[in-house]
Amino acid sequence: MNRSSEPLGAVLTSLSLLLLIIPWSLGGAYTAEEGAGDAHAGHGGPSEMSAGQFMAITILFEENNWDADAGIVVAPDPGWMVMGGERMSMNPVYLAAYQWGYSPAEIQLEAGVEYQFRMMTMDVYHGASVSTDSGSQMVRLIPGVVIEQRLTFDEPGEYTLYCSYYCGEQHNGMSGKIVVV
Ligand SMILES: [Cu+2]
Repeated sequence: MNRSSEPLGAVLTSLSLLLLIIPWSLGGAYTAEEGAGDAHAGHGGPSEMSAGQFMAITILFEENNWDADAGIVVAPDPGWMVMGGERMSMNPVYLAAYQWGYSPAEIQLEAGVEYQFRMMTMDVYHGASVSTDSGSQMVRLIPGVVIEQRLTFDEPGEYTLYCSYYCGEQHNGMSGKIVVV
């Protein structure tokens, strides 16, 4: 996001929180905490990150957590800490969306562990949604905004991450995989 668009960014961030908190708090096979969608708009907040910066961090995240034996990116221990009265994960999960896929394309999580997801679209509007036996959870990714979401999958299994916001000709094939062990 360039500097002149910061006020717009703040508005989009507030809007994204409203859009996110409701669908992600509906429960299901995993739980999302209300108010966990901290897409900060203030100085130094992650929403000031450019798509290029976010992608660079995501590539580092993938390289640092690639398990060659398992052939998949394995999310690290989330390392929850309390700082300034706020619970924060020292090792968030980075997920970039683009036309037409996700990076990492597959990620392994541990059942029952709460993870802090940090997500951003690299181009146009996308969704990052997951269906489970007990329903769908949807997130909308807005250009220029880092979306934070806490997720806990209770049941082991393979979950398809899919785009729930029409994003062009290959939208229907845009998917990723979350493997919960
Ligand atoms: Cu998409």
